[in-house]
Amino acid sequence: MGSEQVQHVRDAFEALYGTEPDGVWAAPGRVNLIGEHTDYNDGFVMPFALPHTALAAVARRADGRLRLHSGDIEGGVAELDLAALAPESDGNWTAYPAGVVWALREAGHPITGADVHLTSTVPTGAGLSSSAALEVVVALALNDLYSLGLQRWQLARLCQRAENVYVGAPTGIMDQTASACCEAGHALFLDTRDLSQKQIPFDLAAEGLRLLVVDTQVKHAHSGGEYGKRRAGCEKGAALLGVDALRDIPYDDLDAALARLGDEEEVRRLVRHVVTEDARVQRVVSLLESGDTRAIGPVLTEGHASLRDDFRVSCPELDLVVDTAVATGALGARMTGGGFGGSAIVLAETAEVDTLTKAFEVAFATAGYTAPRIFEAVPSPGARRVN
Ligand code: GAF
Repeated sequence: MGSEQVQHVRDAFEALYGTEPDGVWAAPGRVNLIGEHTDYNDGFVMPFALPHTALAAVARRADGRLRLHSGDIEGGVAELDLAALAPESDGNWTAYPAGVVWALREAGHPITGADVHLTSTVPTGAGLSSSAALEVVVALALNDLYSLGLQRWQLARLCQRAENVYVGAPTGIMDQTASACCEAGHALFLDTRDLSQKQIPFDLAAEGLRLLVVDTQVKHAHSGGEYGKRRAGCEKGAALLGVDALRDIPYDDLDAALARLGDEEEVRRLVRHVVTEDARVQRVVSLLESGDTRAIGPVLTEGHASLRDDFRVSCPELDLVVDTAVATGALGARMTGGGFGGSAIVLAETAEVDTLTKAFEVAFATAGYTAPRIFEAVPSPGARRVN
């Protein structure tokens, strides 16, 4: 985090509110390496933090008012009354920070108000957790300013509640935990059932490798029905199979479980994805732990096929990235995040990056698609106070 950026956010706060902020906090977006649509099935995920972050300059207030401003979106300062915050009452970006304040107060934490100025470099609608970054940066700031003493995983849970109940998007816990808990140079192996964590060293550059993010620029939306339908289908599968969550179906019992689903073809496909995806996360963890980083490539590509064919959350642009990557010699590629647009990740030898970048540009131009945004993802720090 450059000191210039931090100063810029402080200056903007002062210009808006006429006083200095009490501090500045940062929270990153994420890429998910493997483990997609497993988090609301109590399964495994493996995200890492991006260098792209949300920044918040924040000051306490004592009068029950919440003032919110974004440096990225037109519209001035939103002024809210804490006592009037209500779930699903706000369809704007302000629902994310306001939802966090609502969730904290609902959990009994004595928040009496705040002035907030936010800005973010996390691309929006790109499957890179721009909303979780906004939630976590505000949660961390209030945790510090009000000396709440909450741990990172507790902040993540409150942010998820803000998103599920206040915003009204039925997401899992991965994105908020990634933003709150990731560490530089590591991927986070997270068990979403109990939030137990293991930081797995993930220094690709040292091995002559790169991980590219290819943002297709196709916008996705989580509160839209498709994500919720997948989640409901998974819950139906768990109920039909008599387990609390699909995570409870062991990989070795998958065929028997699928057979028990009878003519529920749609549910069968969802179950197959979730159970095989949990197994893929565990394979990737053991490959990384044994130093065999290149061997994770085919596991990523296999994960994409499962999301495309069984879970059905890909789109032609994401498939084009993956097909082009594999045809051009990448080690592996997959969509990342919720899908229906957004970004794909591509694991490649450093020497292949230029060739791959050109291949994506040509493939998109030939297909008549908007040019993708391509950048390298370096595992970066999680949320923190920066001033
Ligand atoms: C989105 C959700 F917010 C996450 O909780 C997760 O379900 C992901 O889609 C799919 O793995 O990012």
